[in-house]
Amino acid sequence: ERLAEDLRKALDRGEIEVRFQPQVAIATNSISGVEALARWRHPQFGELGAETLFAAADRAGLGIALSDRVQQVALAGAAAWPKALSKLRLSINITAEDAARPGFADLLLDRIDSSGFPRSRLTIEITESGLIEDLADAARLLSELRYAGCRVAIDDFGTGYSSLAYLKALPLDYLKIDRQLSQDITGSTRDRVVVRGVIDMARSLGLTVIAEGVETPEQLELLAKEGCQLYQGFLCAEPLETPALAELVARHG
Ligand code: G
Ligand code: G
Ligand code: NA
Ligand code: MN
Repeated sequence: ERLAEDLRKALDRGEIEVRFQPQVAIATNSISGVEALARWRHPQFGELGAETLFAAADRAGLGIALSDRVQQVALAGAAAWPKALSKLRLSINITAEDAARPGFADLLLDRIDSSGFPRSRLTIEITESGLIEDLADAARLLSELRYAGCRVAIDDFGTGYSSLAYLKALPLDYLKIDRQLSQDITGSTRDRVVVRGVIDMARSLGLTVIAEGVETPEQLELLAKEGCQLYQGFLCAEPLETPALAELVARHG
């Protein structure tokens, strides 16, 4: 298949890039961190996002290779940030497939340390892509990462695979409300009650709640009222390259 073949070459040539999307503390309207998101400028198909990339990678048996590369590029990029960004947290993604690899905690910690980016400013997001088959193994991995000084987030909560079983079993610092759920909050009372329940449950467990995919002031206002502490979404910014991020942080605070 064409895309999978091209992706193999792109990996060989080091063409996989990341963009950084701001995460905003709602109470102060300040940018406290960013999530690194994979991008590839395909010569014909244009800019491809993580979803398309990982789907192609999985078909080509390159899921782990792509995930490894994106983590490396994200860490190297953030380690080279200008001083004005030196207070920001960085979130990187790991997949269920990563979590199932024996020795992955040590591998990832080595990767982090050799990048020079401090563990204390790093959050590891475990994404929906793929079912976590062994929750006890995943829990052990996340514990090791937290013990080593990183924080841990469950991504895409409320749709896909991220479920109550994950919330019960995994040691976590952050819960990220899936974009669909964030956006539905302005729809019906019913949608709002569901989001309220998720936020209450997360906060009762001591987690910090991040809403993803926030696009309008109305969505933000309702999420804030329900107790959501951080947001990510086009209302603040799309995923950005470092120079644009630095400019935004200078303007926005
Ligand atoms: O960037 P885009 O909107 O296409 O991202 C789609 C999905 O891919 C998101 O759910 C995101 O969490 C996931 N994703 C983004 N970057 C990475 C990555 O580096 N590794 C993995 N495994 N998933 C990622
Ligand atoms: O949930 P996940 O991590 O898969 O989502 C990240 C993807 O969503 C990124 O590819 C990013 O470009 C996209 N994204 C980020 N903010 C918004 C937003 O406010 N609205 C929409 N529709 N997509 C967004
Ligand atoms: Na994510
Ligand atoms: Mn997500």
